[in-house]
Amino acid sequence: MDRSTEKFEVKNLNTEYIGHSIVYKKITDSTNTECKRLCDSRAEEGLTVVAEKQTAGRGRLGRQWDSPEGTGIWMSVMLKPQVNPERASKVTILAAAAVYMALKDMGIDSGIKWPNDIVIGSKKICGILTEMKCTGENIDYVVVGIGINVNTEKFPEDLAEKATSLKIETGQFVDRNELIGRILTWIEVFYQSFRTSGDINKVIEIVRQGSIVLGKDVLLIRGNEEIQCKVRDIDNDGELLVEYKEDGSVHRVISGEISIRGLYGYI
Ligand code: BT5
Repeated sequence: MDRSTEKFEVKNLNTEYIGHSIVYKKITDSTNTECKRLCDSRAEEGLTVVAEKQTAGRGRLGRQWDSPEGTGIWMSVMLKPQVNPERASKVTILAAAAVYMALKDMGIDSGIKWPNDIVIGSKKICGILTEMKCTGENIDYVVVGIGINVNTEKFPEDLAEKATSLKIETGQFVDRNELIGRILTWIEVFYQSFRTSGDINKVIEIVRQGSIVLGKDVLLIRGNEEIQCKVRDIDNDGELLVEYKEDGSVHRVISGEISIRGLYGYI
């Protein structure tokens, strides 16, 4: 099949509202930024922005997200959960579980690297960035951005060590339209219970099942600080319980500003 004729037409979408309105862009700065612009003009919950290419794709803490044209999924979904703003960060793990399940539906095994990455083997195929706007104790909106390397064949040198794509891993072209539809469908499944009560029990089950960090020795990185520890559990709130190597003490790690890395590489 000639892939240059691939058209944007979401498939396998089975939702009540998520992804019913999709803004499709050939090019944008960042789908998260574009989605936030639309949120500010009172768009409906479930609005989704998809782009073929991002010129200023963003990771966490101001990092860059490489988003070349036509090979990846660069998309953002707008949600308006009626929960305490403190729970908004759970949307990241919710989206990770959705990507993991959508890939499973398509016969692709992946792993969830807490808090916001999906990996295959020892490399990253997907990153998630959740941003929100609040007024006082109320959430105006949460935008969850998902970046997936789908049919990417080659990465820039600085990413080659830690990034991979579905195509590289499976040896096959993967239908982005189908994957988008399946991800949005799983997001809605998990979001239904989260929306008003903040409940993520089902998500946690999936995250425990798919986690690549449970039981592993990892480096916890917070700013310039690096702590060697073992991951003991993912608790019912989706946070990590780790045991410090140094003194055996157990700590609860809240996702926010933390990264984790294997002792000898990315995983
Ligand atoms: C993330 O941040 O992993 C969140 C990435 C979210 C991207 C999506 S795309 C749609 C939406 N619109 C946006 O502007 N963003 C979201 P973090 O954990 O901080 O990881 C960022 C790091 O991943 C970078 O510093 C690179 O080392 C690496 N990286 C950059 N581009 C990559 C890619 N395409 N594949 C794998 N790794 C990448």
